[in-house]
Amino acid sequence: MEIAPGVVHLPRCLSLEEQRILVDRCRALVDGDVPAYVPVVRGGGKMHVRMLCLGRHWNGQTYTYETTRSDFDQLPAPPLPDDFRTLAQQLARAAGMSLDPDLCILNYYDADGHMGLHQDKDESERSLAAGLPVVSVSLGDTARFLFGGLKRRDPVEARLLESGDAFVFGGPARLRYHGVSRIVPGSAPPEVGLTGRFNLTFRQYDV
Ligand SMILES: O=C(O)CCC(=O)C(=O)O
Repeated sequence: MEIAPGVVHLPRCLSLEEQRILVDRCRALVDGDVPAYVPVVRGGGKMHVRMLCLGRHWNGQTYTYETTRSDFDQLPAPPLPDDFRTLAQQLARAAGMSLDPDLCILNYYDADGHMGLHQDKDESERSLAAGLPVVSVSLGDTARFLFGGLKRRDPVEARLLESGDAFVFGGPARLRYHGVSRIVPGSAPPEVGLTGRFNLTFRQYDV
């Protein structure tokens, strides 16, 4: 479903079984040897998610990507699993776009989790200029997702992202502001076995 140029929402494109398997993988990753953590961003504010970057680490102090978590514990970013990469490629294709991701930001939201309006603009200039999309996959509790324009003050549309949904934005929409105002606690399908929400955003650092 194209909702605007370069913006495609694919509701429930993952089966419950696919969601359950992905949730188990995400849970093992965020509680693994290189665990998810709460980033402190420039200015000293704590984010309201637990974050784990795969493939490349996003440094919340410098807003750049790096191989080790120099803003936190110096551990190397775990690799992006091949099947995650394949899934994102397929979802981009289903949305009529093309992506060969080399990184994923995996966020866990508890009932109080949220994320302020921001642009995803820390990938390379070439990747942004090419409009290579961000592929977002939602699992677990529903999120009230905010999607704005290219300027922070542009009007913002609220859209519910449910478990198993993909949301893809690229081309002219690649730098549109977005965020999550709140989570709907207890809304996850029981079959996926998750309290809270995982969100995976796949990106391609360079062309
Ligand atoms: O959780 C979401 O749906 C959005 C996540 C996001 O905006 C990000 O990781 O940059």
